[in-house]
Amino acid sequence: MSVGVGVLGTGVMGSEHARLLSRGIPDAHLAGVFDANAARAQAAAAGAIVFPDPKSLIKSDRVGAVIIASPDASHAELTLACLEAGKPVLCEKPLASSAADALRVVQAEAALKRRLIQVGYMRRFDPGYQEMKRIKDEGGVGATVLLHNVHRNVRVPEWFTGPMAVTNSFVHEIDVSRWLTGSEMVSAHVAGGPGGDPLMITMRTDRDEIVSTEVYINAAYGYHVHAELVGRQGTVALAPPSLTMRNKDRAGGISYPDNWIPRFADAYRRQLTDWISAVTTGIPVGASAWDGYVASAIAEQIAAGLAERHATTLKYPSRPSLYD
Ligand code: ISE
Repeated sequence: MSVGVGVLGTGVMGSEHARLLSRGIPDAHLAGVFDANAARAQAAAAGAIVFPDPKSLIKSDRVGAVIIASPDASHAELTLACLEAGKPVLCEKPLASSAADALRVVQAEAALKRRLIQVGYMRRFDPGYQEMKRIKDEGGVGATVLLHNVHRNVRVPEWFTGPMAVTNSFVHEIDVSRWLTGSEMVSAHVAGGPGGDPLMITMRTDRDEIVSTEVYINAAYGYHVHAELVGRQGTVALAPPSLTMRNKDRAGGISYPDNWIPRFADAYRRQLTDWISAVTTGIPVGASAWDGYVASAIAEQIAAGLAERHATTLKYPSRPSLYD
């Protein structure tokens, strides 16, 4: 039975999800879309229904599951509307534009006593990150002592302010570091370069591991995400992201994409495929609403302390049993 998926928001991410669904995700099809920009919705719909508003898409009998890829500020309310309609939902990161709103969503799902929410931290589905986690979990490099992350964007638009390097970009490293290490982050220290770009964010975990992340949102040369996990007996790192090595004009090397969509194309497709399996089986996969809340809570506390020059002790409530 094919799951009809409705996509809310057909910007960069929503149109990519709609494209993947139209090109073939097993056991799913694009049932319809909504976007405030009607022309953009029509272009992404590819013949599927263009709904007049989000609520009609969420309530439609043609829609068995919902992807939220609308502006961040709408994520919490639209996710709550999906819970109310009993519809499984894949919400693009962040789960909400504030930790308080993300906690409200967690509490609403916990009250349902049913996992319906997956948050779009797609790096958990990237083959390279999955190989790193397999090797680490099998003890292949010994006990973890360090995790180094690098997150470099080519450039960001004018409206992309300093704290967004933490709340919009670094949230990926918060989630993937928790997932890779299986540890919780308990403190953070930030060193900022000129104008706050790049940032060096050093977190410590509840197992006394160190997680360092360089976030450089105007790195210019290419979109480059890297991770290396250091253990007591060895290391495991992501391989260079390029499929080819090119030599020309007495120079050689790999190529870097312009942004995250080509770099994580495989991860987005696998995320959708595994989400649809979860919708069908009822067995959740990927980042939960609790993971989405923790990422937002940590990012918010680090962003609040950006101007400080001391470590921030990270605080959040205990995890509801639904997420055990
Ligand atoms: C963007 O919103 C994403 O989610 C990308 O995955 C990330 O690499 C980028 O820095 C963010 O701005």
